[in-house]
Amino acid sequence: MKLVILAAGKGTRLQPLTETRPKPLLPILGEPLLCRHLRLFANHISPDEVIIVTSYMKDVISNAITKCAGNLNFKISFVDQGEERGTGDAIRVAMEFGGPGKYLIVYGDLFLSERAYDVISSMRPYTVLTAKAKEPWNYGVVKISEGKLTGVVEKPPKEEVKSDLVYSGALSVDYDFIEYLRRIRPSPRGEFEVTDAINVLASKNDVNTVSIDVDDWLDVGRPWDYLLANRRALRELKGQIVKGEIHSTAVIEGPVYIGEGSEVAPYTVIEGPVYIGNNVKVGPSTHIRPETVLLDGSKAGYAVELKGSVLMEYARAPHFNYVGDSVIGEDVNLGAGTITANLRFDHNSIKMSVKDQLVDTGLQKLGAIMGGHSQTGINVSLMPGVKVGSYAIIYPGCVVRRDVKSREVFRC
Ligand code: TTP
Repeated sequence: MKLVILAAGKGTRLQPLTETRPKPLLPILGEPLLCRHLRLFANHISPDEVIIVTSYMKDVISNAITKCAGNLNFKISFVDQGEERGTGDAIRVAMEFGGPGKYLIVYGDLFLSERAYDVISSMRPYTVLTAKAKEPWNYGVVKISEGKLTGVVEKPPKEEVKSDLVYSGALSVDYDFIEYLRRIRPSPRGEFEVTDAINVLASKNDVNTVSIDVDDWLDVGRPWDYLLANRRALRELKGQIVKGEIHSTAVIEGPVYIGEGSEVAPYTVIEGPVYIGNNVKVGPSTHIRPETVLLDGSKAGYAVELKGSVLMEYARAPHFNYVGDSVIGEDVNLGAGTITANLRFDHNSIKMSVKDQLVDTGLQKLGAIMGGHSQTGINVSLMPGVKVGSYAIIYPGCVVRRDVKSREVFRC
């Protein structure tokens, strides 16, 4: 069996986080999504070959995988899709490269539970993975009769959705499937969709379905999904693993991981679940609240409060900052007193722009999403759901109520 992982998308919905790194390498508790995929698949299957389809930032992906999958004993090949013309096109490219055999095909941007890997690894041709989704209209909604798939409707209008069961990004096929992929034509959104090929397949063959729970899978498609994936991973933390230095006056509660070379300075309180990578500096007198992730080299300095947030590699919240339910990209520097607001006065759910459309996140608490290498001056306030592009600069004292573009200099 050949394992195909699709990793060629641009991840535009996840901007600004995907402006400076490809979506499949977004770190979950410091581990790139694709590396997690390979590590957990290795517990269940021994494929003859792993084929990773790449395009956007392909060299960055292959370098990262070579580092993290070195000891997994997988034969890994990278195939360049060229233009990202859709999931159906990506799978066709992989199968043309891999040749005859059985295929297990999985999307590279899924965050899955151990149980999901168990289920996917047991799939045999022809089988499609399904799961319940909270917003089924954003996915391919499946129709099933007597356990067999009868069709998939890609992103149907919300009012027409009758089932919350969706195609969830994994399928097992024989090499014959390539003929179905060769015949599909671009969909109304201009992509070769694998679901079109699945529909033709289901009209001619028995296609089985297996289902996993809503909590067993997460499509890391939008910025708040990235926060949720980290939160789910934090729930897997058990006990306290401390490799760094903790001052005797610091208080550490609940499940916590603190990596090598990290320092927790006096009078700091850390309430797990919290993940702190290597060489991170925390405190003095700082409060790290639950569901927070500080990646390697980051800093939460004096009198800082962090909650439900991810500080990526070398991000710095050095003095008097509050960061709640936010993602602070790599190498970001927050000026002293920079604050993220994460709750509206009216307690309504927070909206965020995704591909230039304002989307209701359904979340009451959501802060800011800051792209890598951006900076704020002192006393900047970021309103709920604001996105700041990579390398942007925000002048001191500004209240930011709209998205800031990549490399924009925001003055107020
Ligand atoms: P999507 O999430 O549908 O597409 P995307 O990754 O480009 O993201 P966005 O819509 O935000 O721009 O893709 C699902 C999976 O398929 C994901 O793992 C990337 C992969 N993919 C390819 O490999 N090639 C492609 O041409 C496309 C569109 C996606």
